[in-house]
Amino acid sequence: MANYIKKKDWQISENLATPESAYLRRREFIQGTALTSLVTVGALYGCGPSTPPNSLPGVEWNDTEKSIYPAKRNSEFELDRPMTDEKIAGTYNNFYEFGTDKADPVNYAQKLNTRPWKVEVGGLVNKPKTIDIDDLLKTMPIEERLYRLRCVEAWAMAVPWTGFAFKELLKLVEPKSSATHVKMETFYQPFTAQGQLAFWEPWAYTEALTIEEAMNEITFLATGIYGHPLSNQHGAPIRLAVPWKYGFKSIKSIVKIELVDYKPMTFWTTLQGLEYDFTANVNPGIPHPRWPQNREKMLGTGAIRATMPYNGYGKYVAQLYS
Ligand SMILES: Nc1nc2c(c(=O)[nH]1)N[C@H]1C(S)=C(S)[C@@H](COP(=O)(O)O)O[C@H]1N2
Ligand SMILES: [Mo]
Repeated sequence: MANYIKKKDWQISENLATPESAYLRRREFIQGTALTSLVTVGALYGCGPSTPPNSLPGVEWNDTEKSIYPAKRNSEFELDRPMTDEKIAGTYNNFYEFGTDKADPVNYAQKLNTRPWKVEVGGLVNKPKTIDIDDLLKTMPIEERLYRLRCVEAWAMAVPWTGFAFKELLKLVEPKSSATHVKMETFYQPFTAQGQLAFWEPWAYTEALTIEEAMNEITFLATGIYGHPLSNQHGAPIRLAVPWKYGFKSIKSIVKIELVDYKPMTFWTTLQGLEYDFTANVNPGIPHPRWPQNREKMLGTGAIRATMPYNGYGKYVAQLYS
């Protein structure tokens, strides 16, 4: 699978620069998954349990998903660059639950069972709810949006997400006026996601936004990509897409959303708060200690672009920070 992506100069320099995973241990992960990888390789060659990676269209959609994808595109959101090739976006991922190498998630994340899946929404709300993902798909106004995603490691992509505005979900549960932040949490299944066996790391992955950020019209919960259900490596069955923030804020495979009245610690702020700040808005003017942030490289084409403040979404979000 790694062949989809030719090693280019910039990837080597990224390696030299030490990725976000500097604090995660690759060796332990590989030992932990030696058996798993045999099974996965077997499956890829058709001699194991035959659940193919669902990154490509045509694989086991349930009836709800069949009625939803592909969804109508919201023409409000246009790209200034070509869309990233699906195979490239789906084979170069950060999903540390499933390994620290960019090529790991496409293989190992297929082990995650995304049905049944419930999302618990609670905390400081009038109507706490635990919602089944398929009920959510039937209830929410589903649409497609073309968004850029900018990783703090200075690579970027441009992809079509399918999903709904976060604020639609918040309306359902009616936040109390005392709620100031929204905390989100990924599943915790260390025997499936063996990155989570690293007990010295603050699993489960958590992220958070202020309530104003969560209510912004571009804050999106994605359930699909490229016109089909999310592939596991992109964070199936539901992940956040906040395109004006560095990629680590866009938490994958969410099981819990909690409204709180404090600024929560997150996975990355706990590990290395000086490098991964809570707000993490894309900003070419604030250099990161390890990656210059004034330029970015597009996945696949390798095109170099000037980094835009708020990743080009200032029109929607700049007023949140004035
Ligand atoms: N649960 C979880 N969510 C996560 C991550 C992760 O390791 N675990 N990585 C983040 C980072 S650093 C990035 S850049 C994006 C990458 O999303 P993609 O793999 O769909 O491109 O997911 C984010 N969400
Ligand atoms: Mo990232």
